[in-house]
Amino acid sequence: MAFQPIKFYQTGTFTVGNRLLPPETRSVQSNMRRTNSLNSGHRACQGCGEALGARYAIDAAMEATANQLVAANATGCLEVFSTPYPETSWQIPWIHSLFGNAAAVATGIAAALKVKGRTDVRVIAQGGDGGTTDIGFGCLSGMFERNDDVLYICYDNEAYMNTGVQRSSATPPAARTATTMAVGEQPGNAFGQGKNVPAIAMAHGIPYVATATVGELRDLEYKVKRAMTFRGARYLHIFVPCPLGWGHASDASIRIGRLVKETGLFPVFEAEQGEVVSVSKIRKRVPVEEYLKPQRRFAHLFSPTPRVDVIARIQAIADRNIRKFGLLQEAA
Ligand SMILES: Cc1ncc(C[n+]2csc(CCOP(=O)(O)OP(=O)(O)O)c2C)c(N)n1
Ligand code: SF4
Repeated sequence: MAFQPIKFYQTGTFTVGNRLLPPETRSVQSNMRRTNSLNSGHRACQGCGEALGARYAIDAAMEATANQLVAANATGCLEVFSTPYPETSWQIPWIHSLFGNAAAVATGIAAALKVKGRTDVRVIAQGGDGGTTDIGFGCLSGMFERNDDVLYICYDNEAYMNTGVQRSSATPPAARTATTMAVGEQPGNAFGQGKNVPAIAMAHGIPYVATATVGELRDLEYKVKRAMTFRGARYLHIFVPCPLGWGHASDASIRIGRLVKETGLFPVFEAEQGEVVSVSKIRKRVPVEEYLKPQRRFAHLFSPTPRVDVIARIQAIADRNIRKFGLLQEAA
């Protein structure tokens, strides 16, 4: 038989891959001593990007803080599927806030710890995009403005999933939700609305702002650990596909989390003191159709009449991000 070199794909590719890496570069998740912060047995849907993102993020934060961490959690899927009273999947000190005040509750915890001289204990606030970009936005802006010592993590599944997929100010244009139906001349969510909270966080000039996607889990872990090296207000915005609300296969969450970055629709970057300091370049540019097609929330753009006009407007958003953030690799 002819000699065939064995190909190992685990390193240097899109895969999470750990076993072939030197121990110091392996992911937190590959470590048998990881916290399992969000443990098995919770009730998230199969393939839930939010559950995946939270587990990676909080395990990474636990490692970065030598397990000295408290988390406040806004109402939403993450809280509901993880803590049906009297059960809990959390293996860390964890408190459920109201829907709109996770940032304020976390600020209070940080202030109390400061009074007690416990600067070793760090605080995280977390919530969905509705709890962050809409109802919790005032508390969040206050936390930024006071530069409270809290890392706020937004798990962005682009709608209010826990209550039945209603539009939020993070819902993308043309997406169908329960409140932006696929009817009329311009079906789905309107263009030209919504909030770019990473940009708004940067405008507060806080020490650290970053975006990440569950399509690149090692990068997500890195950003959490990097955030924990700063004191003061920090913001991490994680793109988390939702099979139920977006209407994609439950095994497609990670692929969709990669595609969104490869289209340019979701720029993955870091910013310090309001200035972008690094961007994750697109590895293989793909047209937005490839990202939109597997999701039933965009099905009305492809049938019965292909809406090339609407898809072109979405492509224009991706192209603008690519220009603005310099997302393409420079030619060698
Ligand atoms: C003041 C208030 N209004 C409404 C609700 C009902 N409610 C609970 S969770 C939720 C939506 C959560 O959406 P999001 O923050 O995007 O998180 P997701 O469930 O998508 O993860 C709503 C409207 C509430 N709990 N409190
Ligand atoms: S509805 Fe979406 S966010 Fe909520 S548990 Fe299911 S997959 Fe996760």
